[in-house]
Amino acid sequence: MKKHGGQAIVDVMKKEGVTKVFGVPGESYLNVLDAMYEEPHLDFISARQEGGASFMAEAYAKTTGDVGVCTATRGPGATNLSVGLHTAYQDSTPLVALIGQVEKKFKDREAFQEVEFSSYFSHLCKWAVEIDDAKRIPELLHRAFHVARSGRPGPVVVSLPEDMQDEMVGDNNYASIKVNPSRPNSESVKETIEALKQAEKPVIIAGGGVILSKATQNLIKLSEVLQIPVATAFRRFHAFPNTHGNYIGALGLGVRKGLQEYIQESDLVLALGTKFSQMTTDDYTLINEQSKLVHVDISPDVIGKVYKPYISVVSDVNEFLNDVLEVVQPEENPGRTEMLKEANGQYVDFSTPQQSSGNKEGFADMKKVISDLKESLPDDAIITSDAGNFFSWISRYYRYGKDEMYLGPTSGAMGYGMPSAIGAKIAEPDKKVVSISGDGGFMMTVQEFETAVRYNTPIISLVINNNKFGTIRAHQEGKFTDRVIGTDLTNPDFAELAKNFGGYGIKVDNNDDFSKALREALENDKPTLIEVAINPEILSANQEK
Ligand SMILES: Cc1ncc(C[n+]2csc(CCOP(=O)(O)OP(=O)(O)O)c2C)c(N)n1
Repeated sequence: MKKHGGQAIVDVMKKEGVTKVFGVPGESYLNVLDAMYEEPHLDFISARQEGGASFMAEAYAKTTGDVGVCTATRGPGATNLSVGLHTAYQDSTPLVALIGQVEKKFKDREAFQEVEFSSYFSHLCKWAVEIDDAKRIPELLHRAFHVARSGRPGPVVVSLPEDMQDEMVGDNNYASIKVNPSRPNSESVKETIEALKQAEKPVIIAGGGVILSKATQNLIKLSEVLQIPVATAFRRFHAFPNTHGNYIGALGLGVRKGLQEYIQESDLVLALGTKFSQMTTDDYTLINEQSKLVHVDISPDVIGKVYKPYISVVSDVNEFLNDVLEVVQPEENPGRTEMLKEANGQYVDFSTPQQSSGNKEGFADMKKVISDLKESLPDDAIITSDAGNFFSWISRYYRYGKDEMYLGPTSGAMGYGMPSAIGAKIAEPDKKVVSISGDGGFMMTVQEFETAVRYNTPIISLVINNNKFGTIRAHQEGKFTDRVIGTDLTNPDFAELAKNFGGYGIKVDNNDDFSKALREALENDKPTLIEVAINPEILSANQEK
């Protein structure tokens, strides 16, 4: 039976297992929307702005471990969408963005909303392709999904000229492309085991590749068998349970100095699925020239990009660990046990909130907010966050258990927190999902709170309010003291705003009220916003004792 291009596109999505699409509708892809109308197993979640939709799709992908899909219309929609594509690129998240395009017959005249997407997105995506013949939809769109999820995952843009979507085509004889996870060669596994055994002070850095390849269980085994401590890369907290005795902390903003020193003094660093970002490495200073680096990554492009490897292994991280674990035997090593205990003890001290210092009446203490969260949330909660200095308290004090998940933009994109909670909640409706944002970041995608209400998605959004772009204020004060510009904010009454959107809102300015509000929010079946007033003079966790 013949179908139009829009139906052929939805056909491919079904074959790829897509059940949720996040977007803002536009007249340039009415055929795709209409084909989704026909399809009972495919929900279109209509967001209020494409940036929000792209964050929802990106977080949905992180939560499910499969490709997220978002849609937008031509130039204005696509340019709004780009923040989520940049995030998916830096975070290695598989994402397919379907973008309606100017009619083929009008192209290259600067037609209404025309943008040439291949060049516009060339630095934000793994691949950007335009389908100008509906007969090629199965070939190119299945390939787009394959490119998004294979190797180092990332975003792919598929541009869909409006008149192409009207073309009638026959059946789709293509299928989703499946490839085996890539395996290490036996020589590099042997060499790694030898190097790990000989090392006096080895350490493991676990990155996003551990999460993507679902390697956490194997990583726990390896770390236990060989008594090697594990640190996590920037915003990859749940690659290793923070509650495990072999965990020694998170790299990135607000990093514990002792952790950096431990890694600098290690004679062998086993890096698993990390690209050694500027944040993880604290401006590329993390690894000492004398340390031997064993770098395992699914992508050869990542290896040697920042640090020279002693052994390099191109492999799926979980497959690599499977092979290593087949060979290694537990060995007594009192020296390592001792170092591990000490490093874990230092992490536990650092991440245990001390008595408040300098907190004022009329403000909640962030350390206590984080410990309340930890105590109140179930063991399988999902925490999402924005970028901003409030994150320093989460990073330092929240300890993710083995079933918890953290979603945050390694790209540092503000506005991510609340929409990403919507994406996560839609993926995992039975889990509690809490977003944490600053007042600045929350207001960047505030309109998506209405999306949460409309789709009956009961997230809990904490807005940590200091009436400032606090991070930038802190930088200003460090570099240009007493010359404040552009960082003071005024805000709406957030609790009333949430109510106006049709959700529930509470404002708190002390920790007892926060505890109560949180308990109430956890019982609520509506999206709930808790505004937390904090002391504007304390701009980061590490400013306090
Ligand atoms: C989309 C985007 N725009 C600008 C920035 C630069 N930036 C980083 S943090 C920050 C301020 C964050 O303020 P807020 O969300 O209130 O959190 P706070 O730092 O006060 O805790 C800004 C403007 C960014 N990271 N992302």
